[in-house]
Amino acid sequence: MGAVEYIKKYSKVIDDKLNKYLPRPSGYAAVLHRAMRYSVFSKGKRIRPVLTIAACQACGGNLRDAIGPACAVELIHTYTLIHDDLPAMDNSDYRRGKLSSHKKFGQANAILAGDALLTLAFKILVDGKPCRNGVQMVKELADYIGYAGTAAGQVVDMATKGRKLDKNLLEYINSRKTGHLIVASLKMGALAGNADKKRLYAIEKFGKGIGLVFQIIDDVLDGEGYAERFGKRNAIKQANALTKRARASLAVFGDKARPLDELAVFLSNRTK
Ligand code: GRG
Repeated sequence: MGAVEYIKKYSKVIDDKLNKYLPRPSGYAAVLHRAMRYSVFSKGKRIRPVLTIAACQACGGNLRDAIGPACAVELIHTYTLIHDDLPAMDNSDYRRGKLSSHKKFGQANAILAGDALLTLAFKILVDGKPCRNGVQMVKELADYIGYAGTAAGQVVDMATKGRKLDKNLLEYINSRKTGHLIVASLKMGALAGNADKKRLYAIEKFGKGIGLVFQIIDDVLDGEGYAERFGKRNAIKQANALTKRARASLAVFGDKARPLDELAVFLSNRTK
C-alpha cells in the first residue's frame, strides 16, 4: 500500500472514531458542539493522526492501540487552526475553502470550540480504558504544545512578523509552530506501541526532520518563510536533505516502518 492509499484507508477509520468522540449537538451549548464538529470535519488531510498510527505500527502496536491518541492529535491540530485564524492571530476568514470558525460562529464560540477540542484531546488519552502509556502521553503532549512548544512558536512568529529572520530564529519558530505537534503525533504512536527508549528516540529524530520538512514545503507552496528567505530551490534542497536523514533514522524498525518511510517521501513531495 502506498502513502496515498494508506492515508485514505486510515482517514476513514479516524473520521469514524472522531465522530464517536465528539459530542452530538444538544442542549444549551449545542452551538459549541456544532462549532467543534464544523472544524474537525472540514476536509483536513489527517496527516498527524495517520503518522500516529504508522508510528505505532512501526513499534509493533496495532490500530486499536493507536486510534485514541491519533484522534487526540487531530483534535489538537484543529484547535490550533481555529485559534490561528482568529482576528487576534492570523485574521483569516477562510480555512480549507470554508468560512473560518469565528466567521461562522462568532469569535467567542470559536475560541471556546478550540478550548473544548483541546481539553477533549487530553481526556481521550486517559478516559475509561486509558491508552497504553496514557499518563506519559499527557505529559509529552502538554510539553510539545504548551509554553515551550506550539504556543511559544506562535507567540514568537507573531512578534517577529514582517522582520527578516536569521536561520536560527526561523527554525525556532517553525520547529515549534509546526514541528512539535508532528513530533508529538509520532511519539504518541510510539508510546501506544510501547516503544523502548531506543525506538522512542528514533521516532523523535524522524519527527524532528519531517516536521521541519513539512513547514519548508508549506513555505515553498506559499512562497513564504524559508522559500522567501533562502529561495525556493535552496528550500527544496534543504527539505530533501532533511528527509533523507529522517528516513535513515527508521533503520531500527526494519520493514515495520515502511508506511512511515513512504509517508516521509510523500510529505516531502506534497503539492498541497
Ligand atoms: C493557537 C497555540 C496556537 C498555535 C497555533 C499551528 C499554529 C499555531 C498555527 C497554524 C498556522 C499554520 C498554518 C502553521 C503551520 C502548520 C500547518 C502547515 C498547518 C496546516 O497543516 P495541514 O496542511 O492542514 O496538515 P490540514 O488542513 O490538512 O489539516
